[in-house]
Amino acid sequence: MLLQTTPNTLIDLSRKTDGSQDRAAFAKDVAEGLSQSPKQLSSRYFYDASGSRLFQQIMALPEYYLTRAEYSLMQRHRSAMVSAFAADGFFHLVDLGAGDAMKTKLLLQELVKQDKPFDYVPMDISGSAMQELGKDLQQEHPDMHVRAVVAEYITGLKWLEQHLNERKVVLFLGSNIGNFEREDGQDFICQIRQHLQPGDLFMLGVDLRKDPGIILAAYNDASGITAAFNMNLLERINRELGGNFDLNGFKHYALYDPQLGVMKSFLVSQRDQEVYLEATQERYTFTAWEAIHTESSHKYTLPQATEMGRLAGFEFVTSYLDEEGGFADMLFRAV
Ligand code: AVI
Repeated sequence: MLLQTTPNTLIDLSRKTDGSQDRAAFAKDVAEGLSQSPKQLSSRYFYDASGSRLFQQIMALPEYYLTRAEYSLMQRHRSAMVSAFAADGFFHLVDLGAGDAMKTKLLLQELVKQDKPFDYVPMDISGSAMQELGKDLQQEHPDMHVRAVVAEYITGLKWLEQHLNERKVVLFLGSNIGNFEREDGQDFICQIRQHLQPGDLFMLGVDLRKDPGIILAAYNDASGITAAFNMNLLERINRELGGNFDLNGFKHYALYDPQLGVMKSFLVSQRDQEVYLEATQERYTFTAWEAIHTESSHKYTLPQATEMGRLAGFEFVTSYLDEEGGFADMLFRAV
């Protein structure tokens, strides 16, 4: 559905329902996750309105180095990035999970400065984020052609299909790939590749392996914002599914496994307890110190990330690093 006309367009490909389908899917996932052993809940449910606000706060935390590192590497390399993107003329700059596009805006400014022919296609599940971004860019760059797409990742990729023969540069920034389990991440990159043509470019933001203490602190900050972000999942279940989680009965726990390169977050039950969900009319029991796994954030080495691209049908072009060498935006070309 087209909600607005040029110069900026907003294309809404999200499932339009009265919300009951979304709630039913949420209830089903929660019921499954809390019934299995070990228990788990998907991190995709973190991002309701308050979860998204908390994530904005996380990105500004002194311990959460990821956003700053990627921003600074963009500042450092934006001129080289733009020259690589625009080497073969007009292209669609597709930004998967764009959000407020804080980092991509650096690239947009550079593209405008270098007077390169492109249009910008931010994609995000949040309709309000896409509307805001559209308005923002309209003010900052009135001549820029922006087509914001409201969609989940996979549906968003369908937009690419409709433009198969036009040049594309796809961005998947912010270490979002880290929240996929290894195989699922590989699979997602393969899906991106399937929607591109040889010569199209793909840039992947990867948080690199580093001192485990630095990584752990980023997900276990002193001010407790990450703990609140994690706990919000239980609050959301209470709000939306009629749950009766006692928030004082659970605590945030984060640990980093330096061999697997994965940061894991849990919500740990501090006593034996039972939780009831109106949406499923079921009770779920927790023994003392039983944990719910809520998120994985995978960290990669440069060779591992290069291999993921290669296995998906890309050739490695280059990697742009921040000054400390802790974060990389890796550029690949579809072959
Ligand atoms: C969105 N994603 C890349 C974040 C991460 O670092 O895994 C989400 C997050 N979870 C806790 N802090 C930040």
